[in-house]
Amino acid sequence: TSADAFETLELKVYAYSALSDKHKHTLYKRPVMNTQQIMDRVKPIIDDVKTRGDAAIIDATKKFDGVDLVETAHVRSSPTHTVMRAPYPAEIIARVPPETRAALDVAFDNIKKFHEAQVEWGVSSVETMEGVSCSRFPTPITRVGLYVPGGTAVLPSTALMLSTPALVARVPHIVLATPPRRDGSVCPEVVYVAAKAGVEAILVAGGAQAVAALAYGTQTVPKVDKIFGPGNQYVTAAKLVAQNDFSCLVSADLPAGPSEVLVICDSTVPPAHVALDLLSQAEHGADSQAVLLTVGADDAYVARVVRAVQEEGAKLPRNKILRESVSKSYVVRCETVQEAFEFSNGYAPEHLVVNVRGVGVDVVAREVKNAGSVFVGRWAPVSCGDYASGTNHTLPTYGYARSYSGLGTGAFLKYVTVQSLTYAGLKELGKSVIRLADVEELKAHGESVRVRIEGGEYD
Ligand code: HSO
Ligand code: ZN
Repeated sequence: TSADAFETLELKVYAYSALSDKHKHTLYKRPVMNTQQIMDRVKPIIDDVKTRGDAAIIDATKKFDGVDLVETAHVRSSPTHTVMRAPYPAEIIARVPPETRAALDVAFDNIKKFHEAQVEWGVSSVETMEGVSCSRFPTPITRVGLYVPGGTAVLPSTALMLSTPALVARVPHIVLATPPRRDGSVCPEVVYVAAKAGVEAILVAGGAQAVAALAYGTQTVPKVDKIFGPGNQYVTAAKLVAQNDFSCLVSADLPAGPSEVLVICDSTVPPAHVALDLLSQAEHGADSQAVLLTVGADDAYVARVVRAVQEEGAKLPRNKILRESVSKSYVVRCETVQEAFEFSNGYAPEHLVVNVRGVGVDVVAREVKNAGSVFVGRWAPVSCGDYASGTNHTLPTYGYARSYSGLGTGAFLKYVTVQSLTYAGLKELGKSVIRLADVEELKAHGESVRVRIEGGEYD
């Protein structure tokens, strides 16, 4: 049985001190994605949505999701039945059990609090020289599209993680896209979240066709300025295609890939805690990765953790996925926590668990260079951040944590800069401006300053 197979699954174990730089770099690599091949498959879908709009969405949904949107449209508005508009039907929301509602409410409140603290509204100014004032103020993106995947799991938490910051950023038009379930309906928990966060419309479609509809707009889907959210390789590829097409002027958030986690622990941590932190990200998908770094642990402890991964893994329902992802995982035995941080910074994990006695947030802030989100101490499993503590779970994977941050309120805002100078300020700064305009031989640039200074002050 698959449980038996799991119980004999071995994890590769390396010793940090025995790893060459070259070997470390191979370990930092994720399973490869073949983007070109996927691009070639999504382009015709996108072109079809571009030209035929809703009709193309309906055809693609029949073909890829096996759902006839028109036939299954009980509560969606005509003429095309692709879109459900707010206010959402009470009968859908009523299907969310009160306990689930309460849990979503706790998560929403925490995410809202954490994301509100990320933005300072109003104008912030700096006087760079006397009489030269430079300022900046935030302004929301007008229309955003949020992609909530369906696929192997329902993900109302992703709806929360995308729509709450959009709400906090005061985005006036929020559209959410999510693939239909088998019966053509939308997961009621996702509808509940959409209602809570002020999402004005739900596009009942997934894949490249949904991304194309958001990027270009259709008869019923409003075109957006920026697309957010994770998805499979087709969704990611479609976001890249749209982003590179000047005709739709759309941008996208960070590239999202399979979930991953790197756990750093010492031998004071119960093996089951370690095992379940690893397994909880590994259960997301077959190409997810889980890496374990032990600090100062002996053979016996490493063996206990490997055993715990096998035992806990065998008990879990998503056994087939886990077998694949865990077989790509490995353990590196480190002697010191510095070694572990060095390896982790090279790997740049989406989630980093630091469960080592005496290592707190201050040490983490000093040592961690590359990571999406860090979970520190005994009592901070990754699931808390995945669902409800307040941080965002839309994070850079694949090693992109080297250059990207996770999703925050700022991604829904632009910052406009402003300046205002006094006559005296211009007179002083103007000398440098004129000089630099001369160097660049851009005559009008210099003249625009000179003519003002020579003309004298007026109001
Ligand atoms: N760990 C996932 C987010 C998620 N977990 C959704 C549970 N539901 C991405 O980092
Ligand atoms: Zn997760």
